[in-house]
Amino acid sequence: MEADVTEGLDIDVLAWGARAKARCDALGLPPYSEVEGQLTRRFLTPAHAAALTTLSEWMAAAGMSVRRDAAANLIGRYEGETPGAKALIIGSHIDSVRNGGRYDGPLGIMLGVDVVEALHRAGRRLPFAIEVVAFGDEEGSRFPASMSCSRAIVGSLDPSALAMKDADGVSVAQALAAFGGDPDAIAAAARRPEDVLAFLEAHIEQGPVLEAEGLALGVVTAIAAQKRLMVRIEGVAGHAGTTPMALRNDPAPAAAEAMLALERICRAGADGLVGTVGRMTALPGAFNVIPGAVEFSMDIRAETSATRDAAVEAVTAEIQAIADRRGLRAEITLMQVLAESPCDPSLMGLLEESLSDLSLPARRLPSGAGHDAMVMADLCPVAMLFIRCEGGISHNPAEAVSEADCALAAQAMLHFIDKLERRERA
Ligand code: HGY
Ligand code: MN
Ligand code: MN
Repeated sequence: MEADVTEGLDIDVLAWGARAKARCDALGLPPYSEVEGQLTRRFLTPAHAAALTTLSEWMAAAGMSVRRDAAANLIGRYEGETPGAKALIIGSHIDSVRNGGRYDGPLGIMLGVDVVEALHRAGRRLPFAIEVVAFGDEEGSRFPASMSCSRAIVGSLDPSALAMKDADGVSVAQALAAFGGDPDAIAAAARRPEDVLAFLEAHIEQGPVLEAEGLALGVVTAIAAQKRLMVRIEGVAGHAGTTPMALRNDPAPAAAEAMLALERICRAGADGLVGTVGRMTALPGAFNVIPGAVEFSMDIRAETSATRDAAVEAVTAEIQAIADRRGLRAEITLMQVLAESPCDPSLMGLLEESLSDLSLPARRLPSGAGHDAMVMADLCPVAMLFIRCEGGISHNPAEAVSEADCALAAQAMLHFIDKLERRERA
């Protein structure tokens, strides 16, 4: 077993894990949440701005220089032995889903700040820099698409994404400019491959596997492919009291049939196939009006794009058939495509060695959840460290992690950095 890399570092590791957790908790309340009594922190809101202000202070106290790029990414940099060295980027997202959990995203950022602070306090410099990044839009909880911040860093952000509007009709570009970003300079946020060594994201598992097997940490093998679609079924609005059932062109029961079809097709699938309707709206949305239209979202994922696409095709055909049979019009719009993303085998190996240094089994597992790492994989080799979360619950205020698991994750990350240093000096 390697010497414990935390020896000689003036940190009380358990207290350390407690601090990372406590910082996520601190950011779970206003002004870092848009809503009293829950955590909702959407991209480019005042809650997002408040979180970046506090994160900047924590990054600076950890010995980092701090900047924001044109896409509103917050980037702390701990310089290497030689200024301008390639960077190991450690990060995750600071935005949340509506009424979400406190650790989905922020924990990976806090742990990055912790490991840099440990190195800084020990005066250790590496043959590479370390950058800690807080991505602002991984969830896509404000605008229809997501991952715009990591896409900006990778240089793959489609300009059309800047025109996407939120429920109030505000575009990404308008919100970004108001936030202090620069929609016209997004291209400047892109990093050159030669400046980036690797990307490491520590993240809660958001599933039940680690807890069920009594494991604190896991090594991610790949991230599932996903597609986001909006379905609109149009009928004829009418009076709820005077229109006989047989004379209705009501899109609501058609939408219900379509959602059942999505469930049936995904239940019958393999390869981790899942389908979710997270948002549904009847328009105009009055008790006494037969809806003129119904809109609902579909999030369809699988371990491979092929399985994902076969399911999307089957559901699309069924929705069309339902609409035709009922004399309605169906329109399905593709909002986002994310290909499955494998983690880098050699970095996975370093993570596994790090876990065994801590006498922990090196459990490999796929991620059904999407992460910025799947976008960063277009820029550099990526690795993900999963952290057990209680009951596998996530995207829910009941999301919880233990201080001990946070401390173990930080130690594993330090061991990982140690091994990366040895590899870079070889
Ligand atoms: O949707 C996801 O998988 C991630 O939590 N954004
Ligand atoms: Mn997340
Ligand atoms: Mn999430």
